[in-house]
Amino acid sequence: MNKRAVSLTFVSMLLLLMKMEMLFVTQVVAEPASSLAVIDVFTSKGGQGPNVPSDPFDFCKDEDIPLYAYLEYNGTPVPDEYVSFEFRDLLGRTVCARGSYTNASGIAFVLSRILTVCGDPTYYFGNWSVTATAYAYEVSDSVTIPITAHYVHIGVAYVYCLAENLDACTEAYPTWIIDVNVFVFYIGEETETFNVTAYCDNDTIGMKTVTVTPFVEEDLIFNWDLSNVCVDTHVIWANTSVPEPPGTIRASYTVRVKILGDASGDDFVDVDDLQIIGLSWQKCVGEIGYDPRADFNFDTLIDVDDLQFLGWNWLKP
Ligand SMILES: [Ca+2]
Ligand SMILES: [Ca+2]
Repeated sequence: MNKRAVSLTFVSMLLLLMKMEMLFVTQVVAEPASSLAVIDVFTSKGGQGPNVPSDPFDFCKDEDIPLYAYLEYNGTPVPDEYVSFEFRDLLGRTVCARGSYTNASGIAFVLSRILTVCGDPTYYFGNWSVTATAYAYEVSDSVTIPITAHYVHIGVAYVYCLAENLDACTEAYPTWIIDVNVFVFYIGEETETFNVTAYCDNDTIGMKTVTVTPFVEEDLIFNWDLSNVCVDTHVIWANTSVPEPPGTIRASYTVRVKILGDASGDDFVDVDDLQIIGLSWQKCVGEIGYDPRADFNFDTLIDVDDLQFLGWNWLKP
């Protein structure tokens, strides 16, 4: 036997030994039946494959979260098998568990939604997860579901009269044009642009487009012309073109619009009002004694023009 023949025989024997060992290993470490089973949980926005995350759902849109779990055994879909879906919050706590049976295609389905159970909206924003388990087959899979933050807190902070150094205004006249200060506070991941509309009851005061940075309060000023506003008490409020989550506290502001001449606010124009004009006579805004209640024509001075308004409505309720 030459050297080459010896070498070939050696290689052949080695290969034979390796084959035998593989056979032996396969026979000794037989796979348990369950490992032939595979489950894959995913949402309508992805997550297919073992432990692959889904695309985000927007909590503020109250979106339903469709959950699917595909179960197969030895490459074949398993029908009529119970699958449990366990929902965990961003702290890893199980918040609910539901289940359903797989259909003919091996897919179990439940429709879920994150319920508002906590007063703090920021609690909901982050990575939630769902684990689907087919206990009979001892298999499970998880999907991460990011819940995105688009939370807006909006309200009317102040209504200003005449000049900024005056106190916030709770009473006004139909001759006035005043400023409505609306604040917008946004909790989100990125800068966002949307519309903010201020209202007097159901009538629009104005609309502005605002670009907000998360966690930075924006203040918007709306000029409010009261010439078409009736004598009554009105609620000033605002909303945004982006959804607000359930439970949002909307701060509003109440302004009473009075008849011209009724400085005292008793719904009657008489000598009491004349007295208020007298005490504030010839005073300008900023001067001691200036009383905005007597400035009926809204020119920052109490004078004969204001007296004229009082005269026109004298003894009127
Ligand atoms: Ca009065
Ligand atoms: Ca005046």
